[in-house]
Amino acid sequence: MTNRVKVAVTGAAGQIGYAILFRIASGQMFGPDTEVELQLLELPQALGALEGVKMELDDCAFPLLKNIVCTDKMEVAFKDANWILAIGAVPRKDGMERADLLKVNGGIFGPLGKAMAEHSAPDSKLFVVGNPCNTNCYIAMEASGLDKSRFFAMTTLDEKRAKTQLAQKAGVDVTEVTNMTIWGNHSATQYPDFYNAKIGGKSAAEVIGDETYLKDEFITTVQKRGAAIIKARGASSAASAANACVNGVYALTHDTPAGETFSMCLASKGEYGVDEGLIFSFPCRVENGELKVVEGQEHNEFGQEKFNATLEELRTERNTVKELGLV
Ligand code: NAX
Repeated sequence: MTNRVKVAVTGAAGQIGYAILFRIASGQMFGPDTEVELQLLELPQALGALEGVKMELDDCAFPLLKNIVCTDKMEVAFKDANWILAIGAVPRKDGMERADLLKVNGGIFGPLGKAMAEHSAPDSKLFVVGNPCNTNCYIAMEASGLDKSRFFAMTTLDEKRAKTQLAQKAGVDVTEVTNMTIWGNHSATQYPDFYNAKIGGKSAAEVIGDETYLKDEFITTVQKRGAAIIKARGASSAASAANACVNGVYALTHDTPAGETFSMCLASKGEYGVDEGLIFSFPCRVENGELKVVEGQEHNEFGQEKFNATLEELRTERNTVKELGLV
């Protein structure tokens, strides 16, 4: 029997949308045996551009792509969807306070969570890319009333950025770097954990042997990579963000290779002392189709300090959205 998934994509005519749809349609997200239907959501003013994207998708004649819907209505886009990729969001603009950013995105992600509960498939899952992605995901989860295990936000791009930085510093192939966990929030407080990351099976910190570089330049490079790309390209990361989203959903839907882990923001069940229900990035594995947080990783004083800082930021964001009445 052939599998088929309905994938709703919000912000589908944006930069990341343009880079991701062709890869989903070619089978890279769900594998070569799964047919896909795309249900694309945009703001009314972007429907014209979205129609152009649809024409290009048609012109690829992808064997696995069975249907494309373009709409500005959530209930149409989410109808029976198995996956909702929430890419559309309102980015922070100059002079905007964090609370304003959360408020304006709360206006998107609250209704999104409700529409997911009402219209999507009973097994549907939400994967949030649009920033601030952890808290947007939290707002949608709370608004939906659905089981918390169905909600994810993306630190996959940060994980991949960190892997490449370590590989280049150590002078090894990027495939040698494993267990690269981003802890916490997809923000400037994220902690890319070079102590628990491995190069050729050994601690990356030991292999690189330069903790001053790792604690300072490495972490800052990963945290500020998005800004560096904007400076160089004049536009924010798009193809790499789309690639991360493809890989992130793939990781959630396929068993993880032995000994490896991947980073994913999901609702804490109290692991590592993180408040239950916070959308926090942890080391994860999928075994026999079941997703779990890998427990038992240890932090030294430096790591624990970084961990606490990103946890504190997420607690503050949660408290702010509660105070604003967004959840
Ligand atoms: P674009 O501005 O190119 O595209 C966003 C699209 O979303 C636009 O076409 C807009 O019309 C649409 N949109 C806005 N509000 C919508 C709504 N309520 N319903 C449906 N569509 C809506 O941004 P793009 O470069 O594609 O980035 C999208 C989001 O990804 C941004 O929030 C950005 O901050 C975030 N990112 C997250 C990353 C991560 O690692 N989690 C990395 C890349 C990226 O910066």
